[in-house]
Amino acid sequence: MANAHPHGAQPQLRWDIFCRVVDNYGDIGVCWRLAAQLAQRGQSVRLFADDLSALRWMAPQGCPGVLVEAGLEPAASYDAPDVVIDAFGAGLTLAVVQALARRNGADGRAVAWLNLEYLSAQPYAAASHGLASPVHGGAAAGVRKWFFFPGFTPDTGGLLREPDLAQRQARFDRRSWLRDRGTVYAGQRVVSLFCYEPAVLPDWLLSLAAQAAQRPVDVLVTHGRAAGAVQAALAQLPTDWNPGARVTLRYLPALTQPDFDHLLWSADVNFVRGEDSLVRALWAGVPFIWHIYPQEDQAHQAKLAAFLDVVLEGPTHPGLKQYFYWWNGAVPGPAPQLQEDRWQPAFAAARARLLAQDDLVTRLLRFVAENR
Ligand code: TRH
Repeated sequence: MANAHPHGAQPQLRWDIFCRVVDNYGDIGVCWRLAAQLAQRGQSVRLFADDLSALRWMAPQGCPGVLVEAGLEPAASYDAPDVVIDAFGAGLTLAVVQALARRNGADGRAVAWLNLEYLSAQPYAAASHGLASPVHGGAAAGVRKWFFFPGFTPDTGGLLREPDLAQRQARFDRRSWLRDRGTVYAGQRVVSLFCYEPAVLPDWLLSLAAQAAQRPVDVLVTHGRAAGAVQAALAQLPTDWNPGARVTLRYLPALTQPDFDHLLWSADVNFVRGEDSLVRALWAGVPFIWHIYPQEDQAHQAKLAAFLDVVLEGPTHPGLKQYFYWWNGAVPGPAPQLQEDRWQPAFAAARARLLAQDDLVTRLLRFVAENR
């Protein structure tokens, strides 16, 4: 039976999120954010994941209202919730599906089963968002299932954004955050780096060194693959690649998700990757370059082009989109100039457009209320 929400806004429902970690941090990163944001709006959430290791550093503080469970196969006593989210095709086990079917309609309300999909600006996201996914008999017979596509436009599922984000940003002190991480801010260019292994990374470091003749550069390198990629790039460069040591490379430890935001708010330009950090970079409002998750069939290039068309719409500085394509290996040639001051208006406009839309959890709660 659904209880009244303590704050009176939304009925309190029970939610289970199932997350299979393919690789990297995005799957669990998004699922954690979703779980926490639902709980912060009075929902009761269990997060089932096959690999919880990244949560230890991403969210060591946990979140009231979120119960984390190891593995995708719940205990035999599993009691199906009101809403199940199958994140990024994790796949529900037979036992979960059977429990959903048993629970379905038991209190006069249907169980909702949502397939949460990956974020894309491509037209298929809006075209498929909210469509019912047919269940033809079997263990799940009678259970209603839908596709939920995050996205950048009002006709999609939107983007994750916690309600207190603007207040947190307004309170943030860049200098003291950088100082606490060993960087004295004295007007140097601050660049954050979260990427896979861009083939152009050696050229990029050389171009930073060339630009550093005017203004020194601190590169804050995130832990994991980005740090490994920088080490590999350095091994390809001559020892004198960084004249006067005007580029400083600082290797960061793994940051909590709130601290990862602080990193993005501290930089003059951010290099982000995957999907969740892309969204965080948009909210940061600081110019960024995106390293898209590479797919074998090059499908990511169409996804990148759609993102640039939809999110950085309208006329932008000519070097901006070129930089995105260059960083992702889609165009050859020497490193373009980083010109974040000229790029800033495009990011400010994108942020304002996106902030004017409801966030993903608001749309999800509405969708479930309308469809159960
Ligand atoms: O880690 P990612 O490359 O994840 C990717 C994408 O989600 C991709 O779509 C998916 O198919 C693939 O994994 C399997 O990038 P993403 O999505 O930006 O997720 C990173 C998360 O890690 C994000 O929640 C921010 C968080 N993070 C921290 O909290 N602290 C840190 O120090 C760092 C580096 C990241």
